[in-house]
Amino acid sequence: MAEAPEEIRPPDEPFRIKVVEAIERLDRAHREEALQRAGLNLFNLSSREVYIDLLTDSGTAAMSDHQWAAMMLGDESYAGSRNFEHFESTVRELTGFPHVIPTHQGRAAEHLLLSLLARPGTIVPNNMHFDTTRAHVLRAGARPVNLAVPEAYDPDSDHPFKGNVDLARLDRLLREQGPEKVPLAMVTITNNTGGGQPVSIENLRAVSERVHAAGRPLYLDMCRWAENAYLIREREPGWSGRSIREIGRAIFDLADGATMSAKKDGLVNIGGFVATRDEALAGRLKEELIVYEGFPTYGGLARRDLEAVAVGLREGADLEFLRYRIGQVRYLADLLVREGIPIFRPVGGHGVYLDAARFLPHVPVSEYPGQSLVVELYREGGVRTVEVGSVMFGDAEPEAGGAPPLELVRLAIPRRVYTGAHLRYVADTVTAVWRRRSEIHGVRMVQVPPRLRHFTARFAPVEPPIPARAGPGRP
Ligand code: PM9
Repeated sequence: MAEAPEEIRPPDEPFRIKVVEAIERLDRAHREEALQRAGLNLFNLSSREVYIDLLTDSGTAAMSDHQWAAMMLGDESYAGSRNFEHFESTVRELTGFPHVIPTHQGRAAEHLLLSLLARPGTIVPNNMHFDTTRAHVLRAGARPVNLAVPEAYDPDSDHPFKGNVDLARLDRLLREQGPEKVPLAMVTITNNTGGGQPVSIENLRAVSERVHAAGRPLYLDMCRWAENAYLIREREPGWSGRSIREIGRAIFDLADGATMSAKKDGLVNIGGFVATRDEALAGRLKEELIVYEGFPTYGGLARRDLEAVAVGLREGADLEFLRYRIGQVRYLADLLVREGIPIFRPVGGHGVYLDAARFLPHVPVSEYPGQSLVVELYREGGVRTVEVGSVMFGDAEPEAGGAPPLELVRLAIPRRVYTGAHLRYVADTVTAVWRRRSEIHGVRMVQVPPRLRHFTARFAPVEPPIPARAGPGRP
């Protein structure tokens, strides 16, 4: 007797639902209209036109009752707010970094840090720069260099830590350029651009030793530090029984500071910070903060937002929450893999990344297979996703990593927002597109912005080649 296929089950939710938000479903004709108006760029859609929004896991989390209650404790004093004290002590306790500077989101933290440390003609290494980090390095006149291990560029490799830094390349860079040309090194945990892949403590320790031996500081991009810690707990020998916060401290002890968008593992809709051990730098960061963001005890946020961050940072490090959160990502991935749909492996922390190059092998890179797939997923089921490939990174200088960008489509899962049934709908949508993949054509970029082009570029369909007409001598 044939064995029944194993059931793929969503993870059990460690919460129940107290407030709901209605979402609309447009029919296919209206979705088509919306696509044309948006210039085939889903950043231009109204959220009313989207059924399931997997554009980003950033700032899209559902806050908990404790976070909403914390918002009511807002002490909106311009200076010396109690909420700042709670926020600061929470970040200090989690990271051990003594100086904590609030910002309205991650890129503001990057702006402050990189405008002070990166100078024209210098180089900033990272495992892989996220797009905003890269933009701030370039804006400071420096060159972003990606040094992820070669496995990071292989969608099929099951390397457990594809976010790791290639130590031989880091050694070479420090030796050939000299430390004076490298004002700081960064490592992004998890590596968002490369599939949400974690970095191991062993690798971080080796990076820290090298960067410090060169007399340079190491800064982490810690947006998804708790997910990274969860994956370390699962995969890295010696860490299996440890708490997320213990693993976090082991990570942060290796670094001099960090930038954070709290919109990810901080479980809030807005907020971020830059933190450092360097007192002199902290003073300069605060001066810049006052010019660009606000007074150092609010940094461009309402004080109630800081209170929500303080609560969210702790909730985001809860093991049961992370088991469910990463379980959701794996549930969606398992449904897709069962259909034979090519995804980037292993499944990372915050989303499933479709391997668009293998999904649409007949669409050349010059016709943006990732963007074409993003458009089809919306057309099919009103699911909004984002391209992480040659649109987002195709204008990167070749030296920014050596390898061409991966051609991925990210299905980012917002935290605590969608149910197992929503994810099943997404899997059905992707499967329907997969089954008609041979009919899908590429797109061309008809409006090309100078930087961060995926946000505002516009596209047009590449017309399918006209089939040869039957005529004399032809069948
Ligand atoms: N990441 C994301 O969707 C939001 C912007 S693109 C739609 O993944 C890293 C690793 C990020 C990141 C944002 C930022 C910037 C820095 N580093 O968006 O400015 O993934 O808070 O953070 C997005 P902010």
